[in-house]
This record gives sequence, C-alpha cells and structure tokens, in this order.
Amino acid sequence: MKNVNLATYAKNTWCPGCGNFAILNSIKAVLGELIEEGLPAENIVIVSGIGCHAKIADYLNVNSFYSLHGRVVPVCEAIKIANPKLKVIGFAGDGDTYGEGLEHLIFAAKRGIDINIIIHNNRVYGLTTGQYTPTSPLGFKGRSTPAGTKELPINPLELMMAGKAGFIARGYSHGIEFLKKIFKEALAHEGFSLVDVLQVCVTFFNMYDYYNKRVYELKDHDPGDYKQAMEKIREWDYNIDSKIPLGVFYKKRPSNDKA
Ligand SMILES: Cc1ncc(C[n+]2csc(CCOP(=O)(O)OP(=O)(O)O)c2C)c(N)n1
Ligand code: SF4
Ligand SMILES: [Mg+2]
Repeated sequence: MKNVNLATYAKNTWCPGCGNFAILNSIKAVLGELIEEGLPAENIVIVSGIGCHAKIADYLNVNSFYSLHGRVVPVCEAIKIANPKLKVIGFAGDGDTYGEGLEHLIFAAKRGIDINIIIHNNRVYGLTTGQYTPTSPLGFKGRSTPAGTKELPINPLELMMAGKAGFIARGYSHGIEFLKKIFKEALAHEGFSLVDVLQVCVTFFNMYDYYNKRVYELKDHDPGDYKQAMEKIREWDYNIDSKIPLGVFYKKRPSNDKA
C-alpha cells in the first residue's frame, strides 16, 4: 500500500469552525483512497475559483490551477479536453458558479463532459465579507443588503436537472463520512457530476443550528428516476422552512438518455 500524504506546507487561513475544513478533509481522504487503489496521483487535477473555497488548491498536494472568479468550469473543461485521461475536479463557490459562472455550469452539464464540480455553497460571498449570493434566502442581511434581500434564491439543483446534469447530489459540511461517500460516488460517475455542499460560513452566515435541525439522508430513493429526483430536489428550495434532504438525487442511467 502506498503512503499517500496530500498535505501541503501552506498555512491554513480559514476561520476556525469553517465548513471548508470538512470538504478539504473529505476530499483528501477520498483522493488518498483512490491513489492507494491505483489512480496515479499525477492524473489528478483540481481547479478552484476565487473566494474562501478556492484556497483548497493551496492545501491539497495534487496538480492544481487557481482560476478566475466564475471560471472554474471552463478551465476544468479545457483541461479535460486537452488530456482526457485526467481526473478533473473543480472546487467552486456559490457566488462563483451559481452567479458569475452559471452559464458555464449549465452548458457543461448539458454537454455531459466528464468533470466533477463541488460547490462550497455557504450562501454568501465569504472572501469579500458577506454580500448575498444567488442562494442567500429572502431577507438575508449582508454587507450589500443591510435591509435584507428582496429576491428569492434560486434552487441550483433544479437548474441542474433542467440542464440535464448526469449526477446531482447534496452534502453538508457537518459529517465527514457522509461527505466522503458522496464525493466517492461523484468521482466514480462517468460524465458530468455536481455535488452541492451546504458549507457553513461561521463568520458571515452561520447556519449550523438551522441545518442540524433540518437535514436528513435520503433513504429508499431511486436516483435513476427523474421524477422522484425532481420531487426530492424541490422539497427544500433554499428558502422555505422544510426538511433538507442530503444524498444523491439523480444519477443518469444509460437507458434514460432522453429523460
Ligand atoms: C471576475 C471577478 N468578479 C468579481 C470578483 C470579486 N470577488 C472575489 S471573491 C468574490 C465572492 C466569493 O464568493 P463565493 O464564490 O461564494 O466564494 P466564498 O468566498 O464564499 O467561498 C467576488 C465577488 C473577482 N475577483 N473577479
Ligand atoms: S469567511 Fe466564512 S467561508 Fe471564509 S474562511 Fe471564514 S468561515 Fe470560512
Ligand atoms: Mg460563497
């Protein structure tokens, strides 16, 4: 068995308690396992955007590309097209990819290109100190909306369904084993995959209590069933006060290409 050490010398500057640690530790464990199972470490490339999430590229000792805000997806696509044998994983923010880079995300999903996108969805612009994003709830009070937003949030997973993404899942930055399981399944999927992680920003939008009361893991769910997946994705639309399902909502079966 190889001795895989994916740590780097970079000093970690995330706030103590930030949900990004769970994403880092989970993906580090999953990549370590994949390398032990035979995936050459040099075939892994990670891409990040601009934001707190993006620092993950500094903390993982694999090939990496720090891209521009909103441009994680096209950089991932270009790397994959240039060298199809690479395992390409993009780490993006909610501001990053559900805002400025949204059209890239939809078309990558539609294209079905074999890249894996992980969204650090803290529902706030963390790095720029607390402005609202497309997934901030109605009434969110932040630096740019002191009186509260007047807009309803989008449900990005519903958009991904409409965009024909082949693999759609939601994780939460509390509970590493579950996150690892989802990441592993996403990386094993051939084609486009999106994992939206409810990543708590303890400094600008601390949602631990809110999520802890509402999240549950999907059981008896058939991810091959488009209608069932859509129903589960609509259960919580990033604003209403309901339970929040976690897990793999949709996984395209070879037979449901037309779904
Ligand atoms: C093209 C471009 N637009 C805007 C910015 C300013 N900017 C940097 S980070 C950021 C927001 C980051 O929010 P998010 O993507 O949610 O990441 P987080 O910090 O929450 O992880 C913005 C607007 C930029 N650097 N480049
Ligand atoms: S500002 Fe928020 S997202 Fe950024 S490191 Fe701190 S807790 Fe994490
Ligand atoms: Mg964010």
